[in-house]
Amino acid sequence: MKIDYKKLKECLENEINSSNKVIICTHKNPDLDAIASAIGLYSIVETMGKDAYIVIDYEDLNLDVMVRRVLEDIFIKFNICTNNELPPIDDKTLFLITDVNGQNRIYLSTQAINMIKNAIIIDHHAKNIDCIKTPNTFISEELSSASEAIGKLLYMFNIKLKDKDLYNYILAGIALDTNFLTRKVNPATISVENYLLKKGANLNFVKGMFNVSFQEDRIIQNLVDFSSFYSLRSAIIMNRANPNYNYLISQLAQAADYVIQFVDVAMAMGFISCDEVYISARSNGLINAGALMSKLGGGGNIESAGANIKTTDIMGLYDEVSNLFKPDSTTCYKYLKKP
Ligand SMILES: [Mn+2]
Repeated sequence: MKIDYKKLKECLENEINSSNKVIICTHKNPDLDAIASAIGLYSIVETMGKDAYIVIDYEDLNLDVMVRRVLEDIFIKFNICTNNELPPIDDKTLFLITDVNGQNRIYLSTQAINMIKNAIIIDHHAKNIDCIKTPNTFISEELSSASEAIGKLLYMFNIKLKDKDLYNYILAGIALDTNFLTRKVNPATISVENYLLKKGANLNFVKGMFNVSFQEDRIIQNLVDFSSFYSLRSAIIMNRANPNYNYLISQLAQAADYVIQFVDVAMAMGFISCDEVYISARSNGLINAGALMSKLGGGGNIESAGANIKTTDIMGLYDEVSNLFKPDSTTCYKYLKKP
């Protein structure tokens, strides 16, 4: 189902106007879509004359390098706080939750979550069973990214952002979740892109934001070199020479994003801590990556999904995943997307 933007705009106007302050939260380990959509929401709240706060664990050294660059830029222009620096929460505090909906994935302490009285959720991930309880949920899996929804709202509210780079960040949020405007792009995505470009965003600048350092690029491409190709044009990408190497989720995602150009489904896996393996799955739309990852306890949508698995036995997990794709296995056909 599509997002009802008229309803969303009304809901934001009513809830922001009757609030005393607005706390904007997104998922743990935020990516560009998370932070860019939070920046857009902040600007809407600020224009309506209310105090806004973005909750981000900015002290976390494992933060994605692109997110860190954006944070450095916006830190003095926005109220950014960690869980420990939250302003007092009362019955008139509004929470805007973007790019996430499950209590476990949100970067907010349990204590704070329990104090939520008013919340609006804007998200493009499937609704979790532990979704924050609020009547105001605007969740659509058809949406490319949270940033697309926020870009549309900026247009509807006629908001002027503080500087041109902020439009670039919103476009970068969309670019991240669409593998640079190719995956899950629909006419509505292009309208938002068009609006952002008119406001001064620049695709070349956005592309530059994704140019990671040479070392970072080597880490991703070295991982890509380990791609094993299976039936049904699938690939599993794992560093078999050094399986214990710890990756960032964003590095696994970028490896899968690279390999998906050549196959129907690509899965990059690696340790993200000493006893946690992450699998980042990408599909060209022929295979349901979300269904595939839910088989391993994860989730996502048809084209983009992931699973977080508590294990120290990555080789065992590799076998389990590759068994789904053995030439004599028909298991993977179950995940073919039904027309
Ligand atoms: Mn997102």
